[in-house]
Amino acid sequence: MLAAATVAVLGSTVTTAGAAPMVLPQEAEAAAAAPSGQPRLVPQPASLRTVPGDHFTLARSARVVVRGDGAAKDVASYLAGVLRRSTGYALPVTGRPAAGAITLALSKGVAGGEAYRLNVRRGGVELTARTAQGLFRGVQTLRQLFPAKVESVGVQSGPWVLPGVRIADAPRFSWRGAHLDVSRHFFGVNTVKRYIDLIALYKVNVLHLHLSDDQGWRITVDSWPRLTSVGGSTQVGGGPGGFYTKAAYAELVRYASSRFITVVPEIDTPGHTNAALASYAELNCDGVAPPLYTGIDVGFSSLCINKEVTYRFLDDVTREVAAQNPSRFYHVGGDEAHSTSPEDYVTFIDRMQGIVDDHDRTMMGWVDIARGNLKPGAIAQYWYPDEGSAGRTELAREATSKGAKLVMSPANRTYLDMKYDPSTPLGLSWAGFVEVADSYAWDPATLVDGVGESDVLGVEAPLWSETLLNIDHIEFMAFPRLPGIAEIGWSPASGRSFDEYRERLAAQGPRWTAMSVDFHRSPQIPWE
Ligand code: IFG
Repeated sequence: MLAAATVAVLGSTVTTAGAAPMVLPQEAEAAAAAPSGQPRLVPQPASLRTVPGDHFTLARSARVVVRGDGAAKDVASYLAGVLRRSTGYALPVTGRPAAGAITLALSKGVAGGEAYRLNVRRGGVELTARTAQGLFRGVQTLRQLFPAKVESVGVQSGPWVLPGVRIADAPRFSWRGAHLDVSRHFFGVNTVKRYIDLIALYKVNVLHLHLSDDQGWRITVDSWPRLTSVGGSTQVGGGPGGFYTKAAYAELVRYASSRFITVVPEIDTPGHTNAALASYAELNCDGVAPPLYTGIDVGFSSLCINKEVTYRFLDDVTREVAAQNPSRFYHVGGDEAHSTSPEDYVTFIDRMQGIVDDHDRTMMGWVDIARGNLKPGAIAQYWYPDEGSAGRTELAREATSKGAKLVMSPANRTYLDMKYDPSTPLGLSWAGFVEVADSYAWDPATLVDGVGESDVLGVEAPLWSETLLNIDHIEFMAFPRLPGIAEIGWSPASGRSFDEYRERLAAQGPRWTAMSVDFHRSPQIPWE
């Protein structure tokens, strides 16, 4: 006996082998199971109104209509690709209006680079934005209005019914980042592409790649080839490491750009430099190259601040890395320079600021760079805990006092490499245990005394890879915490509560299952 719901579904569109689908009378359509309750979206849109009864059923014959430039057409093709894969529908992309279509349109009537409007009505879906980027952000919301099985790689049975909604949305912060450490353990292009696809689901718009450290140098610099041939030859634990050729790195930047994600490169200096020092003896003050390092200590390395070759090296590296990264932000690291004297550190940051300027980039660094003489417009990334003895909130205030803007990454809130709890097999715990509630219950504009909304560009979730070997490890540590941090970056702060959020987050579980995401089943979330 078919369940009532199934009968209702079958009743809406009856197809026989080979025949064109025969759509039954309107009332049969109405019988299609209408989604119940409030849509559960992450990030929460700025404005969401449901219109019960106005639900839309995607017909097999539906089209994706796009009105706009080539970039808009690319977004339409991206959406069609996602939907074709799981519905099995042809979903042709066309410029000609059609009934029952999903229409993407550029419109000057929408204000903001990432803003969009999304209206789902019985007669069709309309997504409008000023830019293709806005359309892309809206597509992530549209995906979440479909049942979770829309994210499956294989064809699933319908019906594909969307709730009637009126959404007007735009981000609170412009910087919503995910950081990935590819130095401690190297991750190939396909792993990084997978992470790009996953962070794009939550409207993340920056991927900060930590490309060099004590254990590995991962990006090609033709003028200093041993950085990769020697410095890229190992990793934590002694494995083969690896590095991105210029072609591979260009593919990563292209792929991220197709998801409207800006790649920000980090070459960590003056500390965290053993891989470079091991590759070139002349970079060391004593002219002797240390051995490659495969442990997980920090703070033991430093470039030689008073040697001119250091600055020729950095100029060459900055030129070649900047050429591989269209982003105007260049991250110089600056953290844990425990083997650089305080005076030398200031000298170094000042010279590094000049080199970054020479290559037409804006300097970014971990908040420790506040001890240098920053140029207005520099970006300081606050990473220390926001409380307790390890807190260094005075550096955040020092940075803003020098005209820098902040990206907030407090370790006890956003470090995705922190264990969820003592039983977590992966990760570290120096900043404490960080469960989903800890990563959600904070706000970047009120976290640090003396730091307000106007000082903050946004948020970023770092994922350090001392203990991570592959994409499953990355997914396990990033999910379910990353979406909440992305929401803090995108959604209004008003009314935010973990009790409300946890119910909404639970609805992401079946979507991650459909995508084979290896996520942590946090006991704090009422998974379905
Ligand atoms: N601190 C170090 C990272 C990494 C991290 C692991 C920063 C800015 C601890 N620096 O976080 O290199 O080792 O949680």
